[in-house]
Amino acid sequence: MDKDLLKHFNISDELKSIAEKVYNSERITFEEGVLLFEKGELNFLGSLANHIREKKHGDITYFNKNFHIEPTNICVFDCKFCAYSKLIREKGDYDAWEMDEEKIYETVRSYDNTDITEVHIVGGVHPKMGLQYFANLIKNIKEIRPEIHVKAFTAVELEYMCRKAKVSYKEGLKILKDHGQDSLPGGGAEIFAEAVREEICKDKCSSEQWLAIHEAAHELGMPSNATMLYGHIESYADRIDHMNRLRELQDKTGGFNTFIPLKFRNGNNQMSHINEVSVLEDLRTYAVSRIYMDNFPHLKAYWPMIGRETAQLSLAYGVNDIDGTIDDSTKIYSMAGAEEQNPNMTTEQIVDLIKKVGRHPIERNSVYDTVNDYGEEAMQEA
Ligand code: V47
Ligand code: SF4
Repeated sequence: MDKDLLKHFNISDELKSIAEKVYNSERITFEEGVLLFEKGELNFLGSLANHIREKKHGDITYFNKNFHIEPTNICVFDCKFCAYSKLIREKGDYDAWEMDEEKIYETVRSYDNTDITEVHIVGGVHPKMGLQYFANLIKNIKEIRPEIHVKAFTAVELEYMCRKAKVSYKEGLKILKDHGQDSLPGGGAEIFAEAVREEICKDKCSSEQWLAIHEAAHELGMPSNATMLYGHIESYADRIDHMNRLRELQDKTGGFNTFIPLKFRNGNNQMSHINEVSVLEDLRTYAVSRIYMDNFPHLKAYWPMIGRETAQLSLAYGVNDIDGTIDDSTKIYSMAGAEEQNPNMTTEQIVDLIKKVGRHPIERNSVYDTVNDYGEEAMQEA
């Protein structure tokens, strides 16, 4: 259907030539990416993104079973969009927390008789929790649950840990890997364009450092994800610049699994005066991401932040993964005003949500191997 469908769009020659490239599996340029944001109408972008999504994954939509541990929200940094962190001087506030180690192990043990496959550990950058503390923490978690995949620490946390421990990124990551860390989540990337970064999160790791840390992880055989915080003061060119820097690194290392656009939420932070973008803009952003990031295998919509219905819609705009926190264990978004105040979905609910929009649900592990196939055929055979 695809190419023929183009006839139904009343589009300029410039957009038509981008569409031709997509159907011929050719990479689009920076300028073409910006043009898609500026001139691409929602359904046009959706049909191109869906073409790529179906070519890569057919109808398959992945989710996983994980839980989050957020050891603390005390943070030495002060990002303006963050509704979650507390400065060390606010340590006594009712909503500041520092989990003690035993509580963390208790949390891990509480999942003993469940089939979760991943723990996602991120938090504020606490001045007293360093590289050795986290290395031991991971080692002990793995002793409690040896087969669990540990996806831990944003590049922001890692930059601080390595700087304090006076080791290179590679040395620091090697220590964490040797203690059981398996991969890195995609947080802390925000927007790489330096002028915007200076405005919204000037004191934390630079774009260059973020990219260098992920490169070092990939060289050590640790895969990672990449996020992009969009819908605040950045321009369309800034979004494409962000994707471009990631696309270049991916060409070099091949170590990224998933790109995750994160919609800026304006609750309870220093950027509350900025209006949030519309669902339409969310879908356009997913679609352009799928088109531009041709070397990223997966595109994820993080449902606790955008809500279940937008997550369902996103599956027609390039997205093939909806994460899968099935437990109320993350506070990052609820504190910034996200739809899901207590994000949890049972497997049945996730499967149903995916099937309702005609897609094929597959539970994956952290590196996208199939754990359980919930497609109609697989269910009939079972
Ligand atoms: O880097 C903070 C974002 C990120 C707000 O790798 C906000 O699988 C919107 O990276 N509005 C951390 N976003 C979370 C993250 C993540 C989440 C889920 C899965 C994975 C993965 C990674 O949260 C931060 C920042 O970009 N964030 N505040 C806010 N007000
Ligand atoms: Fe700290 Fe992360 Fe919040 Fe920035 S986004 S203030 S680094 S917890």
